[in-house]
Amino acid sequence: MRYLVLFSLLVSITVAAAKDFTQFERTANVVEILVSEHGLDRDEVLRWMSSGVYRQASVSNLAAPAETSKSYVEYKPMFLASSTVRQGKEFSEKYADLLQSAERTYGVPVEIIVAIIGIESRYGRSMGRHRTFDALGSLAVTEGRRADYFQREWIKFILIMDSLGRDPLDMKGSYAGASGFPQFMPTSYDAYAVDHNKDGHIDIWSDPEDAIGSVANYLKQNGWRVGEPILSEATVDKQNPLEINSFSRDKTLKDVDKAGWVLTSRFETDGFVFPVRLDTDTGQKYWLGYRNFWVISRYNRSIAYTMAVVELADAIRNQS
Ligand SMILES: [Ca+2]
Repeated sequence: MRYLVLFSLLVSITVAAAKDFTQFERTANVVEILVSEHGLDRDEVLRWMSSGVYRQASVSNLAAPAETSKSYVEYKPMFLASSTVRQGKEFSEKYADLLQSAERTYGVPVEIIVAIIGIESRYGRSMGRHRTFDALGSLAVTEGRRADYFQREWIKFILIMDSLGRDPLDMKGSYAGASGFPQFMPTSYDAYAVDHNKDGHIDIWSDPEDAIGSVANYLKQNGWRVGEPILSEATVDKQNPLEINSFSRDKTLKDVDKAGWVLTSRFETDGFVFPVRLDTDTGQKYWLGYRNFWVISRYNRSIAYTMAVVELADAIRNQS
């Protein structure tokens, strides 16, 4: 009996703590933009806002994502397990025709497309369990550094769902509002999603074929160069330090040569290069990333993420 009372108390505390979005000051502005600028029905928008639930977990998780809080030794096994490689090979074989047509159209290698979908959603097995409306709304109404960014994503998400005739409260995805096979944010869906299988609909949530073309298009639009390498292994003279693990575009091959780096597979380029150092199971290793390395990082601005994509792609290519 005592436990039952305690349980009821916990339930009532949880219910009392759950806030809908009408209780936040910033929501009024979002409602106004949706109604006045985009012509959505005010009653319907207000119904969504009062049905949504503020999720503190989205705000807390955003502060410590795995790819920045874990070392590469810890991060890599999350994405390069043998099952992930095997499933990548199976995905490659199942969708071989549309993967090859994506490579022809956008110039991005098949295995890079597959590796990104593998890391983002386990090839669609794990697209996220957070309600996207709540995730984006929670981040948008919190007065944090990126609240304005998430407000734009929240508005875009609602507009996309409305244009597709879907209920914005039905979609699920990551705690930060990314969804579907490629885990696109709403503005990325808007900018890069394509109807790759040409069935008349763009669907990155239940159609892996559209996800394939959309990922390839994302990389192409962000500057992928056909046929150029992604990176080279490097041997480094530690007496002569060079800034590493930065995506700032201020270093060229000349700087790397001056610092005494020796590249295993040198690619002559006048463009920017990105010196990388990561802890591996066998100690510290160095690489030099070229332009296409930077392009992959536009998907997720993390050295560990970018390297995991490259390594998973290699592992899938080499899987017999
Ligand atoms: Ca389609």
